[in-house]
Amino acid sequence: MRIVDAAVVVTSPGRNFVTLQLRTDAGLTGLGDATLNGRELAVAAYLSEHVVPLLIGTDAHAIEHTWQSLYRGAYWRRGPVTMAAIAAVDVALWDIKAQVAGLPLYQLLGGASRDRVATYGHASGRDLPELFDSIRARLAEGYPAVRVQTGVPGLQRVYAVAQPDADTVLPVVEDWDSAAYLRHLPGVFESVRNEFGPDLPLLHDVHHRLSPQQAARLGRDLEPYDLFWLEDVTPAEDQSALRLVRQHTTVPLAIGEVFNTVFDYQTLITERLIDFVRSPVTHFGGITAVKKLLDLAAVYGIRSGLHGPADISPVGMAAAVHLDLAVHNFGIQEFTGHPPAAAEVFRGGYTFRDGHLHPGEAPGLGVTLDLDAAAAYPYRRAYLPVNRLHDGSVHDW
Ligand code: EZ4
Ligand code: CO
Repeated sequence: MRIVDAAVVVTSPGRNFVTLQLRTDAGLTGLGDATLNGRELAVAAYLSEHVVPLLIGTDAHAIEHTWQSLYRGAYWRRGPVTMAAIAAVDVALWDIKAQVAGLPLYQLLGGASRDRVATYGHASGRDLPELFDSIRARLAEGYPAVRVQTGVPGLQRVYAVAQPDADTVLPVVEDWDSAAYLRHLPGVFESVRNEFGPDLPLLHDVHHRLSPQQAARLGRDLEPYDLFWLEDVTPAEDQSALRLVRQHTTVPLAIGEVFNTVFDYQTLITERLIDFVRSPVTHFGGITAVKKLLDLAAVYGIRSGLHGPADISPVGMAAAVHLDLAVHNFGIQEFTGHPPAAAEVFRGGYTFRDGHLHPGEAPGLGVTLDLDAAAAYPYRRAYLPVNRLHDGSVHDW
């Protein structure tokens, strides 16, 4: 079975998504997600200009060989653009192979290890009353675990709390003060624990903003509140930073949503510096690569917590859910859903009920792409926010 055609579809039903659709001489199509938030067209061009010409005529069943050819054969390895493009090809080929087998994709990954996939949702508020309402809303939706993000006194616009202005094209500017945040956050978690009790799994995302010393202090200050995990405490490219954090706190650490190969985790996993790996299928070279990552992590007792924001498309999310159902060392899946219009473009892939996901039993990935609906939502340039300190200098976002 040969690949005969490939289309790169850029669409914006509420937000931008990049999708690769491969077609074979057997008339099958496979889908892969190539969405890189704020840099979407770079991946679209990488695919259409550089990857698609290499794929036409190749064996659609040779997933590992194609992966290695695109990774090693480019000479310029790694990076989010390259690895998102490889991920899209990889997932589309797994989709096709599972359709040929007549099986849902998770069956080709070893079959189901669990009945359903537990998720966590996002709660946030500028102050405690708003935050409590947000947590109650997630619990009412059935989420078994909640990520808690809060405003900080003295800061106007904080990650996950500030609402974006309508129709901004240039990046939203948020503000940041690590000292104010470090003083404020432990009290917020104390209040949340007092209000919601000891059983609710709570998570928090630091979004790469602290020095190792600050992160160590925060981890220690949060220990009484028994977090499920503390995410991205330091800038992620600095693997050795987590040695210092780990020496000072037992808080479970999660990292990796911006990583793109297993080498980004080499020190972290082999030295047992983290508890959860966060890489999504979409930015990490696909199912082939994330499965290998999770198998390495399993050797060290480290579990999965794959990135699942709205900028992972329904195609990328479906791939994650198949993997989550199959691997033994699953931890939790982030899930926020997508803008309503996305359901006009992407159909199927998984169901979400009582805070849990299931990929269903349709052969392949289970997602269909409506090209007419996609064309009705043209690409719109969009950026992630940037972060500024009080003196105007740039801080990690
Ligand atoms: O900032 O998906 O854990 N989730 C996150 C997300 C990321 C965005 C980046 O595109 O950190 O909110
Ligand atoms: Co995060």
